[in-house]
Amino acid sequence: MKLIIAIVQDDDVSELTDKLTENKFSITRLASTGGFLKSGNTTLLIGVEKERVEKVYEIIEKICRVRKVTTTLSSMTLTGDTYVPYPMEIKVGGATVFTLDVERYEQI
Ligand code: 2BA
Repeated sequence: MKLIIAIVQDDDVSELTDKLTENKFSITRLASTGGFLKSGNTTLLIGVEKERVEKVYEIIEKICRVRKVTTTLSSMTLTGDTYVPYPMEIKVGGATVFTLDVERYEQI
């Protein structure tokens, strides 16, 4: 048994959970927040037999897209007394996925 933890963008979640459910995967959906952008994303917990892990990856890869986001960072001026905001474009996604071994799984 494996536990897949997938951090995905909110825009992809609906299609992704529909497709995973259609393929008989059980999912728990958690609202989460990225540390860098400090904006919302979604974390999915998916408990799965190890033979089906690749199928989950296949579905995630098909649905989760890379998007460009413009964020504002601050840098200090040469005199060191003022922070000047400047825009920065970054790529977010498709998805950040961890796969962990599950020591014990019970539904009590
Ligand atoms: P955030 O932390 O809000 O990061 C959003 C995007 O900002 C990242 O996209 C990456 O392109 C960029 N980024 C993150 N930290 C950065 C830094 N220190 N300097 C410059 N750019 C930075 P993704 O890599 O696709 O990550 C999307 C979200 O997945 C992250 O949102 C975070 O919630 C999660 N995540 C990514 N890597 C993780 C990890 N190693 N552990 C836990 N969560 C992770």
